Amino acid sequence: MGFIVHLNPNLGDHEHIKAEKRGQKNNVGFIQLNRPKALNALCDGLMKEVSQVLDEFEKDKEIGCIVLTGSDRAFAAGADIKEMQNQTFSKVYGGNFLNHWNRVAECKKPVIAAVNGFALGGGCELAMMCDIIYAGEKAQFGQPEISLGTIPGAGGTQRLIRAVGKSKAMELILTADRINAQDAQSSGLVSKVFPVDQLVTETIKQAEKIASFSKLTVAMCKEAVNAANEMSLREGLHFEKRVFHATFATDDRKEGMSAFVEKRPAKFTDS
Ligand code: CO8
Repeated sequence: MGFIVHLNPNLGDHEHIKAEKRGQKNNVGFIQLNRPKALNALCDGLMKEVSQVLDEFEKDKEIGCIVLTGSDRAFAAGADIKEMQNQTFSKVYGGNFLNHWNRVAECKKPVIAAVNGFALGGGCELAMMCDIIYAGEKAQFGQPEISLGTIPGAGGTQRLIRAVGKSKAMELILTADRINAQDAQSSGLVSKVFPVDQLVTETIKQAEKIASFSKLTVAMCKEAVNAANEMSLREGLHFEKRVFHATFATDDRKEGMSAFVEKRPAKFTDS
Protein backbone atom coordinates (compact mmCIF):
# COMPACT_ATOMS: atom_id res chain seq x y z
CA MET A 1 0.00 0.00 0.00
CA GLY A 2 1.51 3.37 -1.00
CA PHE A 3 1.23 6.72 0.73
CA ILE A 4 -2.00 8.66 0.48
CA VAL A 5 -1.58 12.42 0.15
CA HIS A 6 -4.25 14.90 -0.87
CA LEU A 7 -3.10 17.23 -3.64
CA ASN A 8 -4.89 20.19 -2.14
CA PRO A 9 -7.70 20.56 0.37
CA ASN A 10 -10.35 20.42 -2.37
CA LEU A 11 -9.06 17.34 -4.09
CA GLY A 12 -10.10 14.83 -1.45
CA ASP A 13 -13.47 16.46 -0.92
CA HIS A 14 -15.86 15.43 -3.65
CA GLU A 15 -19.41 14.18 -3.47
CA HIS A 16 -19.15 11.20 -5.81
CA ILE A 17 -15.46 10.31 -6.03
CA LYS A 18 -12.29 10.14 -3.93
CA ALA A 19 -9.08 11.54 -5.34
CA GLU A 20 -5.62 11.12 -3.90
CA LYS A 21 -1.97 10.83 -4.82
CA ARG A 22 -0.51 7.39 -4.31
CA GLY A 23 2.71 5.45 -4.82
CA GLN A 24 6.02 5.51 -2.95
CA LYS A 25 6.89 8.76 -4.73
CA ASN A 26 3.38 10.24 -4.77
CA ASN A 27 3.53 10.14 -8.53
CA VAL A 28 0.29 8.23 -9.22
CA GLY A 29 -3.02 10.08 -9.42
CA PHE A 30 -5.74 7.87 -7.94
CA ILE A 31 -9.46 8.32 -8.57
CA GLN A 32 -12.02 6.07 -6.92
CA LEU A 33 -15.66 6.28 -7.99
CA ASN A 34 -17.69 6.43 -4.82
CA ARG A 35 -21.47 6.10 -5.21
CA PRO A 36 -21.76 2.66 -3.58
CA LYS A 37 -25.57 2.69 -3.23
CA ALA A 38 -25.99 3.23 -6.98
CA LEU A 39 -23.18 0.80 -7.92
CA ASN A 40 -21.17 3.83 -9.08
CA ALA A 41 -23.74 4.79 -11.72
CA LEU A 42 -22.16 7.63 -13.66
CA CYS A 43 -24.32 10.64 -12.92
CA ASP A 44 -23.48 13.97 -14.50
CA GLY A 45 -22.00 15.31 -11.26
CA LEU A 46 -19.68 12.30 -10.92
CA MET A 47 -18.27 12.69 -14.41
CA LYS A 48 -17.79 16.44 -13.86
CA GLU A 49 -15.79 15.66 -10.73
CA VAL A 50 -13.67 13.15 -12.65
CA SER A 51 -12.97 15.83 -15.26
CA GLN A 52 -11.99 18.39 -12.62
CA VAL A 53 -9.59 15.99 -10.94
CA LEU A 54 -8.05 15.01 -14.28
CA ASP A 55 -7.41 18.73 -14.88
CA GLU A 56 -5.56 18.85 -11.53
CA PHE A 57 -3.63 15.65 -12.19
CA GLU A 58 -2.58 16.84 -15.62
CA LYS A 59 -1.22 20.08 -14.15
CA ASP A 60 0.62 18.28 -11.34
CA LYS A 61 4.22 17.83 -12.47
CA GLU A 62 4.82 14.93 -10.03
CA ILE A 63 2.09 12.72 -11.43
CA GLY A 64 3.15 10.39 -14.23
CA CYS A 65 0.18 8.03 -14.42
CA ILE A 66 -3.43 7.93 -13.27
CA VAL A 67 -5.48 5.02 -11.92
CA LEU A 68 -9.26 5.00 -12.12
CA THR A 69 -11.15 2.44 -10.05
CA GLY A 70 -14.48 1.75 -8.35
CA SER A 71 -15.37 -0.65 -5.54
CA ASP A 72 -15.04 -4.44 -5.27
CA ARG A 73 -18.71 -4.74 -6.32
CA ALA A 74 -18.81 -2.26 -9.17
CA PHE A 75 -16.41 -0.28 -11.29
CA ALA A 76 -19.55 1.41 -12.65
CA ALA A 77 -22.97 -0.03 -13.54
CA GLY A 78 -23.40 2.44 -16.39
CA ALA A 79 -24.72 5.91 -16.95
CA ASP A 80 -27.28 6.88 -14.33
CA ILE A 81 -30.55 5.44 -15.64
CA LYS A 82 -32.62 7.42 -13.13
CA GLU A 83 -31.04 10.65 -14.41
CA MET A 84 -31.76 9.67 -18.02
CA GLN A 85 -35.27 8.29 -17.47
CA ASN A 86 -37.16 11.51 -18.16
CA GLN A 87 -34.79 13.12 -20.63
CA THR A 88 -36.09 14.10 -24.06
CA PHE A 89 -34.48 14.12 -27.47
CA SER A 90 -34.52 17.91 -27.69
CA LYS A 91 -32.79 18.27 -24.32
CA VAL A 92 -30.08 15.65 -24.87
CA TYR A 93 -29.42 16.73 -28.46
CA GLY A 94 -29.59 20.46 -27.72
CA GLY A 95 -27.39 20.18 -24.62
CA ASN A 96 -24.99 17.62 -26.15
CA PHE A 97 -25.81 15.35 -23.20
CA LEU A 98 -22.81 13.75 -21.46
CA ASN A 99 -20.37 15.00 -24.08
CA HIS A 100 -17.86 15.93 -21.36
CA TRP A 101 -17.25 12.24 -20.60
CA ASN A 102 -14.65 12.24 -23.35
CA ARG A 103 -12.32 14.19 -21.03
CA VAL A 104 -11.05 10.81 -19.80
CA ALA A 105 -10.03 9.73 -23.32
CA GLU A 106 -8.41 13.10 -23.93
CA CYS A 107 -6.14 12.98 -20.89
CA LYS A 108 -2.51 13.43 -21.96
CA LYS A 109 -1.18 11.29 -19.10
CA PRO A 110 -1.78 7.53 -19.18
CA VAL A 111 -4.91 6.37 -17.37
CA ILE A 112 -5.28 2.77 -16.17
CA ALA A 113 -8.72 1.38 -15.33
CA ALA A 114 -8.70 -1.07 -12.41
CA VAL A 115 -12.03 -2.89 -12.79
CA ASN A 116 -13.58 -4.99 -10.05
CA GLY A 117 -17.22 -6.06 -10.31
CA PHE A 118 -19.62 -4.59 -12.86
CA ALA A 119 -18.36 -2.52 -15.80
CA LEU A 120 -21.61 -2.18 -17.71
CA GLY A 121 -22.81 0.24 -20.35
CA GLY A 122 -21.17 3.59 -19.68
CA GLY A 123 -19.00 1.80 -17.08
CA CYS A 124 -17.52 -0.45 -19.76
CA GLU A 125 -17.17 2.58 -22.04
CA LEU A 126 -15.42 4.53 -19.30
CA ALA A 127 -12.94 1.67 -18.84
CA MET A 128 -12.35 1.64 -22.61
CA MET A 129 -11.56 5.38 -22.56
CA CYS A 130 -8.58 4.44 -20.40
CA ASP A 131 -5.26 3.32 -21.90
CA ILE A 132 -4.95 -0.01 -20.13
CA ILE A 133 -7.64 -2.11 -18.42
CA TYR A 134 -6.74 -4.42 -15.55
CA ALA A 135 -9.51 -6.52 -14.04
CA GLY A 136 -10.20 -8.35 -10.82
CA GLU A 137 -11.14 -12.02 -11.17
CA LYS A 138 -14.84 -11.33 -10.61
CA ALA A 139 -15.19 -8.41 -13.03
CA GLN A 140 -18.00 -8.46 -15.57
CA PHE A 141 -18.11 -6.39 -18.73
CA GLY A 142 -21.12 -5.71 -20.92
CA GLN A 143 -23.07 -3.22 -23.02
CA PRO A 144 -26.68 -3.80 -21.91
CA GLU A 145 -28.08 -0.56 -23.38
CA ILE A 146 -30.19 -2.49 -25.90
CA SER A 147 -32.27 -3.85 -23.02
CA LEU A 148 -33.10 -0.24 -22.06
CA GLY A 149 -34.13 0.65 -25.60
CA THR A 150 -31.02 2.73 -26.25
CA ILE A 151 -27.54 2.18 -27.62
CA PRO A 152 -24.03 2.68 -26.22
CA GLY A 153 -23.36 6.42 -26.39
CA ALA A 154 -19.86 6.89 -25.01
CA GLY A 155 -17.78 4.87 -27.44
CA GLY A 156 -19.15 1.34 -26.95
CA THR A 157 -19.94 0.80 -30.62
CA GLN A 158 -16.57 2.25 -31.67
CA ARG A 159 -13.99 1.28 -29.06
CA LEU A 160 -15.29 -2.23 -28.33
CA ILE A 161 -14.95 -3.34 -31.94
CA ARG A 162 -11.37 -2.07 -31.98
CA ALA A 163 -10.64 -3.98 -28.77
CA VAL A 164 -12.33 -7.32 -29.44
CA GLY A 165 -13.24 -7.41 -33.15
CA LYS A 166 -16.63 -7.30 -34.86
CA SER A 167 -18.19 -10.62 -33.89
CA LYS A 168 -17.59 -10.30 -30.14
CA ALA A 169 -18.51 -6.58 -30.12
CA MET A 170 -21.74 -7.23 -32.00
CA GLU A 171 -22.57 -10.14 -29.73
CA LEU A 172 -22.16 -8.05 -26.57
CA ILE A 173 -24.02 -5.03 -27.96
CA LEU A 174 -26.88 -6.97 -29.59
CA THR A 175 -27.51 -9.51 -26.83
CA ALA A 176 -26.71 -7.47 -23.69
CA ASP A 177 -24.74 -10.55 -22.51
CA ARG A 178 -21.91 -9.97 -20.07
CA ILE A 179 -18.41 -11.44 -20.26
CA ASN A 180 -16.24 -12.28 -17.27
CA ALA A 181 -12.69 -11.11 -16.62
CA GLN A 182 -11.09 -14.19 -18.14
CA ASP A 183 -13.08 -13.87 -21.39
CA ALA A 184 -12.38 -10.15 -21.46
CA GLN A 185 -8.68 -10.93 -21.19
CA SER A 186 -8.69 -13.62 -23.87
CA SER A 187 -10.56 -11.32 -26.25
CA GLY A 188 -8.10 -8.47 -25.73
CA LEU A 189 -10.28 -6.02 -23.79
CA VAL A 190 -8.32 -6.54 -20.58
CA SER A 191 -4.57 -6.94 -20.38
CA LYS A 192 -4.13 -8.55 -16.94
CA VAL A 193 -6.40 -10.23 -14.39
CA PHE A 194 -5.59 -10.09 -10.66
CA PRO A 195 -7.24 -11.50 -7.52
CA VAL A 196 -9.95 -9.05 -6.39
CA ASP A 197 -8.10 -7.88 -3.28
CA GLN A 198 -4.81 -7.33 -5.14
CA LEU A 199 -6.14 -5.47 -8.17
CA VAL A 200 -5.63 -1.92 -6.92
CA THR A 201 -2.19 -2.57 -5.37
CA GLU A 202 -0.95 -4.31 -8.52
CA THR A 203 -2.38 -1.58 -10.74
CA ILE A 204 -0.64 1.11 -8.69
CA LYS A 205 2.64 -0.81 -9.04
CA GLN A 206 2.25 -0.77 -12.82
CA ALA A 207 1.33 2.93 -12.70
CA GLU A 208 4.47 3.64 -10.65
CA LYS A 209 6.52 1.85 -13.28
CA ILE A 210 5.06 4.07 -16.03
CA ALA A 211 5.53 7.15 -13.83
CA SER A 212 9.23 6.31 -13.37
CA PHE A 213 9.95 6.98 -17.05
CA SER A 214 10.28 10.38 -18.71
CA LYS A 215 6.83 11.99 -18.74
CA LEU A 216 7.73 13.51 -22.06
CA THR A 217 8.50 10.12 -23.63
CA VAL A 218 5.43 8.56 -22.02
CA ALA A 219 3.22 11.27 -23.56
CA MET A 220 4.86 10.69 -26.95
CA CYS A 221 4.25 6.93 -26.72
CA LYS A 222 0.61 7.48 -25.79
CA GLU A 223 0.05 9.95 -28.61
CA ALA A 224 1.68 7.66 -31.17
CA VAL A 225 -0.28 4.56 -30.10
CA ASN A 226 -3.56 6.48 -30.09
CA ALA A 227 -2.79 7.82 -33.57
CA ALA A 228 -3.22 4.24 -34.85
CA ASN A 229 -6.97 4.62 -34.29
CA GLU A 230 -7.18 7.71 -36.46
CA MET A 231 -4.69 7.15 -39.27
CA SER A 232 -3.97 4.79 -42.13
CA LEU A 233 -0.94 2.51 -41.61
CA ARG A 234 1.18 4.66 -43.92
CA GLU A 235 0.21 7.88 -42.08
CA GLY A 236 0.61 6.23 -38.71
CA LEU A 237 4.09 4.91 -39.52
CA HIS A 238 5.12 8.35 -40.77
CA PHE A 239 3.75 10.01 -37.62
CA GLU A 240 5.52 7.46 -35.42
CA LYS A 241 8.82 8.02 -37.21
CA ARG A 242 8.55 11.81 -36.77
CA VAL A 243 7.79 11.45 -33.05
CA PHE A 244 10.72 9.01 -32.75
CA HIS A 245 12.94 11.60 -34.44
CA ALA A 246 11.59 14.23 -32.05
CA THR A 247 12.81 12.23 -29.04
CA PHE A 248 16.32 13.13 -30.23
CA ALA A 249 15.53 16.73 -29.32
CA THR A 250 14.99 15.76 -25.66
CA ASP A 251 17.42 15.56 -22.74
CA ASP A 252 15.71 12.39 -21.61
CA ARG A 253 16.55 10.45 -24.80
CA LYS A 254 20.18 11.42 -24.33
CA GLU A 255 20.10 10.53 -20.64
CA GLY A 256 18.35 7.18 -21.27
CA MET A 257 20.88 6.03 -23.83
CA SER A 258 23.89 7.40 -21.90
CA ALA A 259 22.70 5.65 -18.72
CA PHE A 260 22.43 2.36 -20.62
CA VAL A 261 25.95 2.67 -22.04
CA GLU A 262 27.36 3.74 -18.65
CA LYS A 263 25.52 0.85 -16.92
CA ARG A 264 23.66 3.08 -14.43
CA PRO A 265 20.00 3.88 -13.83
CA ALA A 266 18.66 6.76 -15.92
CA LYS A 267 17.66 10.01 -14.17
CA PHE A 268 14.94 11.53 -16.30
CA THR A 269 14.12 15.22 -15.96
CA ASP A 270 11.01 15.30 -18.19
CA SER A 271 12.80 17.63 -20.55
N1 CO8 B 1 -28.22 3.83 -13.01
C1 CO8 B 1 -28.83 4.17 -11.88
N2 CO8 B 1 -28.93 3.36 -10.81
C2 CO8 B 1 -28.38 2.14 -10.90
C3 CO8 B 1 -27.71 1.71 -12.06
C4 CO8 B 1 -27.63 2.62 -13.14
N3 CO8 B 1 -26.97 2.32 -14.27
N4 CO8 B 1 -27.30 0.43 -11.86
C5 CO8 B 1 -27.66 0.10 -10.62
N5 CO8 B 1 -28.32 1.12 -10.03
C6 CO8 B 1 -28.90 1.16 -8.70
C7 CO8 B 1 -30.18 0.35 -8.63
O1 CO8 B 1 -31.26 1.11 -9.10
C8 CO8 B 1 -30.26 0.07 -7.16
O2 CO8 B 1 -30.72 1.22 -6.50
P1 CO8 B 1 -31.94 1.12 -5.42
O3 CO8 B 1 -31.32 0.33 -4.29
O4 CO8 B 1 -32.21 2.54 -5.07
O5 CO8 B 1 -33.04 0.39 -6.08
C9 CO8 B 1 -28.78 -0.11 -6.74
O6 CO8 B 1 -28.04 0.52 -7.77
C10 CO8 B 1 -28.37 -1.56 -6.66
O7 CO8 B 1 -28.71 -2.19 -7.90
P2 CO8 B 1 -29.51 -3.58 -7.99
O8 CO8 B 1 -30.45 -3.70 -6.83
O9 CO8 B 1 -30.08 -3.67 -9.36
O10 CO8 B 1 -28.29 -4.60 -7.76
P3 CO8 B 1 -28.17 -6.09 -8.35
O11 CO8 B 1 -26.96 -6.67 -7.70
O12 CO8 B 1 -29.47 -6.83 -8.23
O13 CO8 B 1 -27.88 -5.91 -9.92
C11 CO8 B 1 -26.81 -4.93 -11.85
C12 CO8 B 1 -26.69 -5.30 -10.34
C13 CO8 B 1 -26.87 -6.19 -12.68
C14 CO8 B 1 -25.55 -4.11 -12.18
C15 CO8 B 1 -28.08 -4.08 -12.07
O14 CO8 B 1 -28.09 -3.02 -11.13
C16 CO8 B 1 -28.19 -3.49 -13.45
O15 CO8 B 1 -28.53 -4.18 -14.37
N6 CO8 B 1 -27.89 -2.17 -13.57
C17 CO8 B 1 -28.05 -1.46 -14.83
C18 CO8 B 1 -26.95 -1.82 -15.80
C19 CO8 B 1 -27.20 -1.09 -17.10
O16 CO8 B 1 -28.16 -1.29 -17.78
N7 CO8 B 1 -26.24 -0.21 -17.43
C20 CO8 B 1 -26.32 0.57 -18.67
C21 CO8 B 1 -26.93 1.90 -18.37
S1 CO8 B 1 -27.22 2.83 -19.86
C22 CO8 B 1 -25.73 3.47 -20.23
O17 CO8 B 1 -24.76 3.27 -19.54
C23 CO8 B 1 -25.65 4.31 -21.46
C24 CO8 B 1 -24.31 4.99 -21.57
C25 CO8 B 1 -24.42 6.13 -22.51
C26 CO8 B 1 -23.38 7.18 -22.17
C27 CO8 B 1 -23.47 8.32 -23.08
C28 CO8 B 1 -22.37 9.31 -22.72
C29 CO8 B 1 -22.17 10.39 -23.75
